[in-house]
Amino acid sequence: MILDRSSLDAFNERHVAEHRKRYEFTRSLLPGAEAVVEKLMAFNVAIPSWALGTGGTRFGRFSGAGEPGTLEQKLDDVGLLHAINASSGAVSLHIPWDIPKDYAAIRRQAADLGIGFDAVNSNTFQDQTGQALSYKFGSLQNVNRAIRKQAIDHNIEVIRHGVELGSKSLTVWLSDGSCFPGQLNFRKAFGNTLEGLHEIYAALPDDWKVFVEYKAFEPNFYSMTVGDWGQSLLYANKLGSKAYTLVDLGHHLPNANIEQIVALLLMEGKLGGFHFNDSKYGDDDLTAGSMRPYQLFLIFNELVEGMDARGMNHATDLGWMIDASHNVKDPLEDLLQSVEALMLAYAQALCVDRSALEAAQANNDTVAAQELLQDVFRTDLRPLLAEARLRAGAALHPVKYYRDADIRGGLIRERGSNTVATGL
Ligand SMILES: [Mn+2]
Repeated sequence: MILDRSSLDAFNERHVAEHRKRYEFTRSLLPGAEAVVEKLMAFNVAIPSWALGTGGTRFGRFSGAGEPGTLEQKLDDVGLLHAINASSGAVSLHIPWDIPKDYAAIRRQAADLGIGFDAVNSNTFQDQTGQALSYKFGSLQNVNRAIRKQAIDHNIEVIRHGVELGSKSLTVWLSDGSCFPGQLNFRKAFGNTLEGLHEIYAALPDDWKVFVEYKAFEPNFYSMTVGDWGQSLLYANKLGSKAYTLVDLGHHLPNANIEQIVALLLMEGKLGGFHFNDSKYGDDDLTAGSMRPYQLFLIFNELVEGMDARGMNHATDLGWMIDASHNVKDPLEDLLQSVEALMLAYAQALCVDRSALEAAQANNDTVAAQELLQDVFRTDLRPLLAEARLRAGAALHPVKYYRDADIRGGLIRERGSNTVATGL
């Protein structure tokens, strides 16, 4: 389904007068507003292919209607999102759920929709139909060399698919670990995993990166073999300059100071990218910004400060990806909300008065530092996001437009009511 431009233009026309008022007011408060709008226009967040259908809880799945049943339909959905918000210009694929049958056709379709391919993801946390050996007791960490080899070969196959599509990075998330004390020799598990990652690393093209994603617990509940940012950083440092740590917001122990983790990884030049989501308890996979928007802002505040300190390009030097799954929302509405929350946190971080904050820090003026951050956080910057979208030909209000134009209704008419997307 391709977006009907005339309906989008008509929608914007109905809302543009109100927008102008809000934008002019916001601009009057912020001398740097124009520069922020330009940065927002350059910024994109990659959509994970597995978030386009209704996901599920650990217990069940309640599929929605009009979900994408094929890779082509998933790309169409990302194209729709990008047309609506002009900030979803990439997709992150998952192998084996998204193996292309015709690379050239998929590349053409993506180019027509204006979307690129962000990191490709491997899967050694499930056994696939027909798979020779089981990952029940882990993949790269496994005590059985043949199982480790199978996992290595799979990752190398994922790289090959990515190369064909023009992706430049591989994300490795391992569910490896143990559920009971004594089950695993930690040192041997680390060694096996490192050895496997070395072989995968050796298969990376020169201009590729590998992201080592960590997770504190689940599905293993006693130890995880890549359990936190320290362990991920150990692997990344031992692997070499193409290896980086990937931070998934939902993969920490409760109350972890993620913004501090981000700052230090950036300082070390080892932050590769993000999986954005939100959570209240653990790996809840909720809409970004739905629970802890202030934490999200603080993370972006460190990102902007740390990237600027290293002269990095905000839009292109890190992998910006969403990793979420939804049970009760229309997945496309959820993704529009997530992208909006990320853009807003980014805009807020761009508006922090850096020199005033530095001065407050140098004077141990805790109160002034808090005032500076919270002043930005409590300033409504949504008109800057709307302005960036308007200039890019996208919708002033993404979710409102999505509903107004009955996009889901169109997808259901095209695909039917009983479609189930591959994925989680
Ligand atoms: Mn993730």
